[in-house]
Amino acid sequence: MSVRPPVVQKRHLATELPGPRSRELMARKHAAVAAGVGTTMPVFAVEAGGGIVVDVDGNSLIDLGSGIAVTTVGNSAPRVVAAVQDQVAAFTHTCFMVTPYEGYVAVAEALNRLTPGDHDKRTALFNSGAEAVENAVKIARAHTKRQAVVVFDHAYHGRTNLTMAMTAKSMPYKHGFGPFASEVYRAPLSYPFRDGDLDGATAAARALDVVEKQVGAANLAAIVIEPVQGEGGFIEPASGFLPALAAWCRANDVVFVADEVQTGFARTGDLFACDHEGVVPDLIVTAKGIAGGLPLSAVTGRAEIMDAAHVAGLGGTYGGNPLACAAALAAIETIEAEGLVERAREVGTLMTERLRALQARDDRLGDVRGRGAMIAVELVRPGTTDPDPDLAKAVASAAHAEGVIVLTCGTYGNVLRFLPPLAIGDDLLGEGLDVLEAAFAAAARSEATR
Ligand code: PLZ
Repeated sequence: MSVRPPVVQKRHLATELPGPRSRELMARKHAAVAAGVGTTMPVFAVEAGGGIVVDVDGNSLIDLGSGIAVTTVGNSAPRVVAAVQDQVAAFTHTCFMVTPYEGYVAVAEALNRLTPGDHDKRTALFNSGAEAVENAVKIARAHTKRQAVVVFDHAYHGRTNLTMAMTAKSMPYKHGFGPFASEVYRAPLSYPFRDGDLDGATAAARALDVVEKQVGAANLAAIVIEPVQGEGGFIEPASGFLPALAAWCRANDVVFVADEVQTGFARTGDLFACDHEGVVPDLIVTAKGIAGGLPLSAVTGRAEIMDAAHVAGLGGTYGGNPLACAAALAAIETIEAEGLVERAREVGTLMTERLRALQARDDRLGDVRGRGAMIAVELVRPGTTDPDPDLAKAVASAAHAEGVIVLTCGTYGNVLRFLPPLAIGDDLLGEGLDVLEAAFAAAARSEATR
């Protein structure tokens, strides 16, 4: 088995970014890859680990993105590498629907054990977050024998046809790609920064009024919500919002589905974001952080709901692939053995303190929010809540040029989000925030000279 030396945990710029080899590869990408597949940064990776991504020109970048909240346990985390190497040498695929294997069952058992609630649970495995969201809807429909699905403003649930309908934002996710699936309805969210600090119970009543008047509980199979919205801007609903929705679902026999694709597996400083308020979803959708970078997703939930779909009604060629299952078991073991839930909280405290200090001096930082290693700043025109997407773009590009990977998000494109791997050290995290601070200062200077 190949053993590579660990990736040196130091930011290092060997060339300007992008360097010459990345520029060559980008030219090949333009000639070979469909234009619709964009990239955040124009540099090509060759290796990664801890808090560092190394590019083809020998530049070492600080990773504050984790490949969009995936490599929570770190890139090529040692347990994941060992487990996948073992599995890849044993067998790569048989298809669980043809000749099953233990890894799939073990992942199902782990998810049944770890997800919120101590009721009897079942799990089904898939490949991507979107595919799992679609299956959660299929299962909820089979169980309730109803069709409608309620989602929220600013929601992101994927790029497949049903999940495009469930996703709120048109550009870039839906524009020109319709027609979309029917029976998907949108309710207002709790968005404390933008709804005048409406309390959670009142915001839930406002949403449920829309649901009752425009859909009707008798037609509704499921309410699907991200407990902290991801692509929509790391929006944390006011406390009480999620519990009120869950209680209403219980009272109306509607399946309450938590989409924890981005928030799951220690990311928010709880194993699952629902744990924060003790919300127990009927179904929980997981992906991303579940398998340390290998493609895997899951729907886990109440046995009587999960078992409503007829035998052979759920599946897919690759769902719960043996390599992905081996990786998931190793990722879960890593989270537990290395205390990564606790580490996410430390990372959250470190980032939040720094960003709040910056906010106190710079009123373009309208809101600092999030939990654990899922923190964001929403950028506004000073003294208002008017979104400033240009500033978000300018700060992100300046950070990129200095070798720090940061992502933007939000319906208005004005949110900088931070999703560091939990394998990052405090030093690198602090240095990443230094670079960011300098990027804000530089953006101020260029504005002054406009
Ligand atoms: N649900 C809450 O965050 C994926 C999307 C990146 P897939 N988010 C990153 C992009 O631009 O495509 C996501 C999510 C939530 C579902 C999904 C979909 O997960 O694995 O990308 O299908």
